[in-house]
Amino acid sequence: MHKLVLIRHGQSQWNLDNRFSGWADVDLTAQGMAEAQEAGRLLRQEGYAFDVAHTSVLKRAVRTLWGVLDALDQMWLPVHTDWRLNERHYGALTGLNKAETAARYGEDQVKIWRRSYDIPPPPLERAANEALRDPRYAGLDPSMIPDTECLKDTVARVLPYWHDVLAPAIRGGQRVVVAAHGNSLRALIKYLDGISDEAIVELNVPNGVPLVYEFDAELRPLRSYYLGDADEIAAKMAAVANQGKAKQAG
Ligand code: DG2
Repeated sequence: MHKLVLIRHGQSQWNLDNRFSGWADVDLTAQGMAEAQEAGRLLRQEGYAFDVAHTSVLKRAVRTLWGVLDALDQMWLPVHTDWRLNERHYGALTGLNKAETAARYGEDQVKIWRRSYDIPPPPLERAANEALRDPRYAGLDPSMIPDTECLKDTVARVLPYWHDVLAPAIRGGQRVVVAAHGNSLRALIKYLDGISDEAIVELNVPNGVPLVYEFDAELRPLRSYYLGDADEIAAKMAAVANQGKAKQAG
């Protein structure tokens, strides 16, 4: 049986501050680092070990992977970083406080921007897009660098990484761990579980909790489950959903 472990990074500084992050390269908080270590400890306790690791080019995911591998005593593992695993680009919302944005534009509008499948947030002005000048994206054709993304756009750039890189590795017998982001993981989960455009709106991924997929030989998911305390995980998911509520402002 083939397995895959996905993990959203631990709490970032902008998760704590309740700001839209997207492609901004925000670091983990002390709690986020502890969550990464705890995820690795849990994996180790359950007998997990990996052959290869993948993450985005954003430090909150990279550092989470380091914490997981540290706790597993597998820091020697080959690590592949790729922009395709980045968080969805949050466009002109990047850096804004989510609750203040809800107070200004309404919670319904913020939910559309955060969770709708095909409605992107307002775009950044092209000239203000720092990614165009960032050396980590220098190998990319500028037309590939988004000014905003909805989940559909994120799916369109995550899935080639699944089909070209992750799926062949898993099919070839490698034990793969992926540290990524709330929405790049929602994109992958949507595809793997065949979730509809409507139902994906209610899916929230908790920070720092390993999500295990078990596949048949054709990489069809047999089952998937989070490792850890079910009540804690449910509370973390609810906290993510509630970040778009106006009442949190101030
Ligand atoms: C969060 C997700 O991304 O935000 O970009 O603000 O996973 O990198 O912390 P992450 C962001 P929501 O879509 O849940 O608001």
